[in-house]
Amino acid sequence: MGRILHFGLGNFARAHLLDYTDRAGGWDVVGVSLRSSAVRDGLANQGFTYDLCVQGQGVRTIKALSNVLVASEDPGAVFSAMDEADIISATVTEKGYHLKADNTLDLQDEEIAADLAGHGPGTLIGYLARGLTQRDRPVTVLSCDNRVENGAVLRSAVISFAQAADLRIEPGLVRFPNAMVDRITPATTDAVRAISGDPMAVPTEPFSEWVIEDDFAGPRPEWPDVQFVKEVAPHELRKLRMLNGAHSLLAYAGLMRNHTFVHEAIADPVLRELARQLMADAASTLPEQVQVQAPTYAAALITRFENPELAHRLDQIAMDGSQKLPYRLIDTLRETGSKAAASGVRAWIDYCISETDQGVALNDPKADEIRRAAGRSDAITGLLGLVGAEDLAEFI
Ligand code: CS2
Repeated sequence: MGRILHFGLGNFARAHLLDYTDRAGGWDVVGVSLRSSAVRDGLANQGFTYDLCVQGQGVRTIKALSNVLVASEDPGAVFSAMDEADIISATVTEKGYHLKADNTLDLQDEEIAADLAGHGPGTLIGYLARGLTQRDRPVTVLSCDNRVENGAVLRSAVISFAQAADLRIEPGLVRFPNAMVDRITPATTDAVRAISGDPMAVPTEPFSEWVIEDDFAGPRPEWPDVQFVKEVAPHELRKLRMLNGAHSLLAYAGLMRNHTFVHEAIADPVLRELARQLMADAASTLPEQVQVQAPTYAAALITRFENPELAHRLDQIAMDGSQKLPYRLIDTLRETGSKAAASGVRAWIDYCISETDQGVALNDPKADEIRRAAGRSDAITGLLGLVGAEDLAEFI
């Protein structure tokens, strides 16, 4: 049996990597929560199985998870598990990479600096840099987060950390394939818990997609329906700029127009047209091979967004905007001057200013900087600076 060690056990991992691995059979997954014990405690109560409620298709009980380690309780157990795994994977969200706007590791970041000083570790990067130095057999590190070239940026972040900490990772032993992941997975609500009877249930949509660069250091599960490709970039840009770009646009503009859910925002004619236009503008930036699929893909996305049963909250998508905007909207704006992308960026700015005016603390790793910038008279330039887009003020 093969073993995956997975960092970050939020709903997305439980609806995506765990579902694929469960369906593949023959492998198990040990999860790692970096800080909180809540997921471990909840799942341990039920033998680490849980219900995946696939909207329209029914419930699948996922049994591939065999244990969950809480890193803050016992870092040593995580390092031992890193030694044994065939694949180390991660869904720690955009902010879990601690990157600067240019996608390189932020060595000044508080948590990275603490890890470099020898604490914890508290971050995925700290664990990988220290854990991989102990490896004497090949391992694949598989990022499953929404980031451009997620594998390559993770590799470069781990190498930067290792250099700064004077650690040596044997370069031939570790592979970091890029991957595009997709499955819309909202947070679990009380209604989902009540209907399924499982307090750890995860709601998700029937659609899922996983495209992975065919660059593994060792064995991998027989994941069903995964596309292994030479180059992930075309698929990744299609998904990040069209799906996630439209999601963020709908989130900020939708919240500003008093909507609560994605299906409400996409039913608003003004926002629907903006989302449609953004997808068309984003599609024009894609490599030729995926451009032909773009109109069908855009139509399918609108249908996915219209799904009322998912009850996908806009404020969930609005989180961590400083980390999401660059690859979702800024790149499209910079490459095309897209009015729809500019409206999305403007909606984020308006949202930051409005939340700050109301004294609401934003859910964002740069919340303090956003609050300071949003309260100034030159809020637009200040906020654009936080997402590496100070040069784009004329479009906003
Ligand atoms: C969403 C994503 O919360 C968000 O920012 O845009 O989680 C989105 O649902 C997934 O990437 C879909 O694959």
